[in-house]
Amino acid sequence: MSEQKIHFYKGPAGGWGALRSVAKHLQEQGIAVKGAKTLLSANQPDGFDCPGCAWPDRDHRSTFEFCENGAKAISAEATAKRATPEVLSAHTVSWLAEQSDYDLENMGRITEPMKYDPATDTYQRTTWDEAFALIAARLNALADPNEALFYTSGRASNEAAFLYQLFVREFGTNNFPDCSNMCHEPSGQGLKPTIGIGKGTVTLHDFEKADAIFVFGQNPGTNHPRMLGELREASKRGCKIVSFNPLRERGLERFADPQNKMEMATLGSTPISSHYFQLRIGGDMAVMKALCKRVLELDDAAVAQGRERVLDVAFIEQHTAGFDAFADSIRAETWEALEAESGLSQEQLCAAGDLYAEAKRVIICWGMGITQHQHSVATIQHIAALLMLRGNLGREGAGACPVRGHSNVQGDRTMGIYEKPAPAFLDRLGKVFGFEPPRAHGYGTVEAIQAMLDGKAKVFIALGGNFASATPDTLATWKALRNTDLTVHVTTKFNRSHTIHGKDALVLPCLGRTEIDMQAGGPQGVTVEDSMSMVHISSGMNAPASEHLLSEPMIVARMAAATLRHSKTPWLWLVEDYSRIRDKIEEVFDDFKGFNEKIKTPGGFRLRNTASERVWATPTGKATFIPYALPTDTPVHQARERLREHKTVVFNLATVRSHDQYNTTIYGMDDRYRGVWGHRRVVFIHPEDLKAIGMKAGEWVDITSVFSDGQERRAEKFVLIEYDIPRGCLASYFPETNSLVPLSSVSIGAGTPTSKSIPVVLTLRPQDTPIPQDQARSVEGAAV
Ligand SMILES: Nc1nc2c(c(=O)[nH]1)N[C@H]1C(S)=C(S)[C@@H](COP(=O)(O)OP(=O)(O)OC[C@H]3O[C@@H](n4cnc5c(=O)[nH]c(N)nc54)[C@H](O)[C@@H]3O)O[C@H]1N2
Ligand SMILES: Nc1nc2c(c(=O)[nH]1)N[C@H]1C(S)=C(S)[C@@H](COP(=O)(O)OP(=O)(O)OC[C@H]3O[C@@H](n4cnc5c(=O)[nH]c(N)nc54)[C@H](O)[C@@H]3O)O[C@H]1N2
Ligand SMILES: [Mo]
Repeated sequence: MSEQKIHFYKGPAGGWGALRSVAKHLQEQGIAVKGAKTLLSANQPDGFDCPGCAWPDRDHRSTFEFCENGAKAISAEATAKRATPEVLSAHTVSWLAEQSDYDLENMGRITEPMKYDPATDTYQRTTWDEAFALIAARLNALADPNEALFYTSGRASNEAAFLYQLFVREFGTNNFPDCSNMCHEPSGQGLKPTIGIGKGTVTLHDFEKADAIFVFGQNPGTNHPRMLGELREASKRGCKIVSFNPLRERGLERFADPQNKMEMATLGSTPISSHYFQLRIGGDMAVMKALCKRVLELDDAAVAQGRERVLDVAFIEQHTAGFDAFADSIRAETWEALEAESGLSQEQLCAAGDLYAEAKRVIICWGMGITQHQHSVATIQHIAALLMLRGNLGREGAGACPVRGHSNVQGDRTMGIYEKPAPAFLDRLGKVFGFEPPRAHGYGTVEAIQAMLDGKAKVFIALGGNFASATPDTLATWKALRNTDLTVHVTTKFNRSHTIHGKDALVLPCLGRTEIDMQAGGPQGVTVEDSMSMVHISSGMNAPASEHLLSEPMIVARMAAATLRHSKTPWLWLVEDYSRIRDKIEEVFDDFKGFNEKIKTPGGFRLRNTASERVWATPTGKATFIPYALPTDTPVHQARERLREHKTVVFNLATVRSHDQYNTTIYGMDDRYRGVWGHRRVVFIHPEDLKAIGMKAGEWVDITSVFSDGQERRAEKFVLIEYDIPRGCLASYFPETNSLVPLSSVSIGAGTPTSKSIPVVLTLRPQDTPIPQDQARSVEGAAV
């Protein structure tokens, strides 16, 4: 574990720091030699898809697209450490539950199926046959198929996901809570009614042509490092990069490309953002409105002076609906209100609007800083509207770019992992497989937790992920999971969720993406879809971590074969050769015509994206403007109002990722670019706010959220760190702070937990000794 300290990070993102960090990580995992070979196969035409993130690969051309966090994700999977039955059953589950997330996963890859033994409170070795028999018995004993929940995390391949959704629908339910419900759900829900497709419209080619790229609520230096390569190239050719983020993120400021020998040799780096706007947490909707307002004002002026229009009038007339009402709603907003909500001045907002209006081709990217708020769907609909005002959709160098998280989260949705499936899809699925799919909508993630709490759901099965840690309202969620009869986790490593179990519990170890998947028909590849709708094949090349591992498609097929007595689907035949699964996928989805042929092309193929062809699959057949008043009554507004008379300072807390984590997988304790070393329990706060509440950097606090349900939710023992963040705003890491978000606080129209805007108060812990800090702030000030 590293030394604990807080100090400036002065270097660029990437560079030597990234290479050093990877070397250290490979060494820790005991895979220095094999690791290097494994890394070289990432994102290669005949290699595997990097499990790190969903950012696309550039034509699979470079020898090795270096990515520090991709390397960490790969080495975490290719680790030499093993959590054998002997290791796991040596400890009680109560003991394991007290270990840190880091220590749990650091036991290494699980090697055999394990079953919980209540008598000894331990996991014990079991056989695959026994495991599938238990699952089948419990599922078939349920009074109603809707009493079972089937979670998916976004690493599952298209083939695994397709079989899983088929199994679950043949079983009789649409209960598909998934990680997307906590992630980009609002992007899908926001874009579908506006542009007719719930996905982004751009490709990497557009990044080469854009005149401006706006980046909202994303930290690519940590979470999508390969995106920095695109931004760097764009920046070099003069494209404006305009970032909106309450925190100063190093990766958005400067980047040294570890693949560029000159930059590495000279310690050079490329500035990334040409403009950086530190808006207030939750201020994005106000910013979108302000940008729209500025465009309308500029257009009014152009009309008055007889100059060229700023609006793309032809696009608006030919392709859109609802412009007039939308324009009225924007004109009705006052600059004062937009300033107050965004935390930016009218001058800054107009400057940003001018940048948008001056650029011929604009891409807007966004991440979790946009989606995890109460009004995220409306905010995303404003992003679409802003693009529509200047025809920045469906043409080269322009478009919408929600940057997905998990490497196949978009593909899983395409395959039907969705609790509200479209009737036409169900019709087709039923026809191809000869059964009547259930029609009623199922539970999403938050609803699934409530169903377990209410005793309406009794079996919980997870294809990957770490449900107990990733979800909100931790205590309620744990109670919910413990309220079930059976929990089943298909997983590579042991994590928190396996310690929060039902009366019976199974932990089923699967192959990872880096590993050879040998079936009766020979070695198999799987397919994934990236953030830009490119589908391609992924083949592992390492020997499996254990001879007992099964692939995810095989686990699903055997679960289905054991459970479904009357199924007409030849489950075990399908998994002998995954091209058979792909043939079935092709039968269900027109967009996959010629699937097995198409994936032979290196880099794969792009799924049809109607909006990028200016075909609008909306009810009106047009891209649609949707007006929405500026929200001024969020839980944060309400808490400030309620607690004003008590003179309590209410902060708005965003939960973010550190540089050394992959969601709930903790790689290490450092957050290099933010200058934090050896800590995870930290709160970033503005120096003036510290003064205002009479506290000092280095002191310890408890965080309590203040929602109107009056229930106390706390997260204890965090150290205060001065940071360049707007006043009234705090940031801290997920999952340590997940306990603060109530199940009831979700985004309207998408149900996503509001993990980026939590009203909280801080209380000092005088009993804990403050830690010294060698600098008052951890990141250097001025914009580049
Ligand atoms: N190494 C690594 N890679 C990952 C992941 C990982 O954990 N580690 N996770 C994967 C997954 S599943 C996902 S979804 C993505 C997540 O990738 P990101 O979307 O980058 O995720 P976060 O770190 O949660 O937050 C992003 C940024 O939002 C900013 N922010 C917070 N509140 C607001 C706000 O109100 N407005 C604006 N404009 N910004 C705000 C934060 O300062 C932060 O810089 O990354 C994927 N890739
Ligand atoms: N407060 C707060 N909460 C959040 C977020 C936030 O920003 N703030 N972000 C949300 C987001 S964007 C997301 S996507 C979710 C993530 O939620 P999940 O997807 O549920 O969580 P992960 O941490 O990605 O899951 C990690 C686990 O996946 C398993 N795993 C790894 N590789 C494989 C594999 O190949 N196969 C299988 N079967 N298992 C594997 C390992 O056991 C590992 O422990 O969390 C959400 N929760
Ligand atoms: Mo995500």
